[in-house]
Amino acid sequence: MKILIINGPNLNLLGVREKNIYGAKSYEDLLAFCRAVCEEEGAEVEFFQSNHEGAIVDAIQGALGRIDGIVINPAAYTHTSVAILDAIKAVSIPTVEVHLSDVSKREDFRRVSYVAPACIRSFIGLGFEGYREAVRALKEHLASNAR
Ligand code: CA2
Repeated sequence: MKILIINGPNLNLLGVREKNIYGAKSYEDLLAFCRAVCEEEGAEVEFFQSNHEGAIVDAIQGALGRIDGIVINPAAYTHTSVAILDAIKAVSIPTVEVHLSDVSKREDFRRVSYVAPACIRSFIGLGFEGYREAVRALKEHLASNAR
């Protein structure tokens, strides 16, 4: 099982500001956490982070034929991007959405996710643990689809 973990704009600045919302740990800490989770779950992992919508679309397209499952935190593009929604639909790779913060309890505009309809699950407000849940959900989904 090979997993691609995509993080959107500004998540590379984790731990620098807004620690009350996103926590004090850095983006490097997030990668280390995800690496450990994937090792425990027996998954190979690849990471991609970009501040650019088109680059995220390219990364999703580039997963075709190589990647079994995608974990994506599209960050602000969650609430705006039809292009990312379409890319997830186009590749038909099982995808799980993750948000560190509880977007349902923040500004109204964060309550809408453009990508959720293309995702098999969404984990919201669990901090780094949401990425663990996402990897596990993909593993279960892929195992049940292989039967
Ligand atoms: O809660 C999440 O994971 C979000 O996807 C994070 C996005 C936000 O636009 C979404 O509504 C919810 C923002 C990530 C910004 O990360 C920062 C990191 C350090 C300092 C400031 C922002």
